[in-house]
Amino acid sequence: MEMTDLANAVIAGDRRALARAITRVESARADHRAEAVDLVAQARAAGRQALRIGLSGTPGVGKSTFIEAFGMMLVAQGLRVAVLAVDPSSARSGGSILGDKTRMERLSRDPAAFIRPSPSQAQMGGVARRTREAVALCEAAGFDVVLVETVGVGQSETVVAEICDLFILLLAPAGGDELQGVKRGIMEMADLILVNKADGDLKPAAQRTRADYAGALHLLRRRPQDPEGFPKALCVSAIEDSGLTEAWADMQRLAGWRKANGHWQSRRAHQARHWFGEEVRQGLLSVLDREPAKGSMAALGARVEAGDLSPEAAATQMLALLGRA
Ligand SMILES: Nc1nc2c(ncn2[C@@H]2O[C@H](COP(=O)(O)OP(=O)(O)O)[C@@H](O)[C@H]2O)c(=O)[nH]1
Ligand SMILES: [Mg+2]
Repeated sequence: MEMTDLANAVIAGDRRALARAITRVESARADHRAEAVDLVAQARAAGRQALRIGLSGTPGVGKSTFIEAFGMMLVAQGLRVAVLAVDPSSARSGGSILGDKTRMERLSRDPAAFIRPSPSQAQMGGVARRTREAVALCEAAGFDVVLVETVGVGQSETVVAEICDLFILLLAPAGGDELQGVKRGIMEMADLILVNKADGDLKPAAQRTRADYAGALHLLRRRPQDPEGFPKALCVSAIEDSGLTEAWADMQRLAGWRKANGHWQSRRAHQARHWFGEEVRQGLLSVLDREPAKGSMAALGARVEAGDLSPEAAATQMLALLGRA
């Protein structure tokens, strides 16, 4: 199928075409890469925008259960929802969402929803590109909300925050009054903290945890992209469907304010610039893995190891070679 036909089918909302298009952007083949760039450019030209929501949380906090409940709520409101996963560990676990499909049974069968598990490629640079392009394809396919799920393992949250309009941190009720070792950098990225499992015996602990995080958020430096009262912490229960409409109302309020005040557009513009730089960096690094640079690296590396050349002198020679290449 020609890329133009595939792009048109994606834009027409054909889910099988969307799945095929995402497979194309995930491909590592050089000829597929050129086609993928073309495909994504045609998809972006449709000019559609979804609300992109990043959702992060450690395994077991209830991300899959939350996405099922939250996604079903959005679908019931007539919205179309796409779910993508970023999981750098999926090479080992075999895909995060796939193993969780049972927890998203209703959503995965709903015609207004599209769920795509992580590809089994571990390299972070590749994951970032694939997710970014998959988001663009979902937008072109007319989805209103694109949820990007990631496990909280450090680097992946930053990638997701650089792709999404809103970044949500999902937490479970803490045992004591300790903040659950959430890194400051992650807290600073959060637009909304949702303390899940606020039901049954866990409810009081969830409320305490929410209050602790609300206090911690208050201590952070005020960000220009936030209206009064944001970022905020809320309690939700994915199994009891409670707090979900409130959380959605807050997401819409925040997104609406940012749109009205230019922050939405400038965030996307900054993100585009960021990814341009990253693509160039990745491209430069990949030069080292190909001939002739690969051979020169090996030869100079051997001389450094043998004590013939200092690391610095060898690096200078290598960089000079690259400059000439
Ligand atoms: N009590 C309670 N348990 C929940 C809730 N949401 C998820 N769980 C449970 O927490 C466990 C992990 O959920 P899962 O969605 O797989 O978490 P994930 O690893 O973050 O995707 C499962 O046993 C769920 O049933 C909730 O709102 N309340
Ligand atoms: Mg899960």
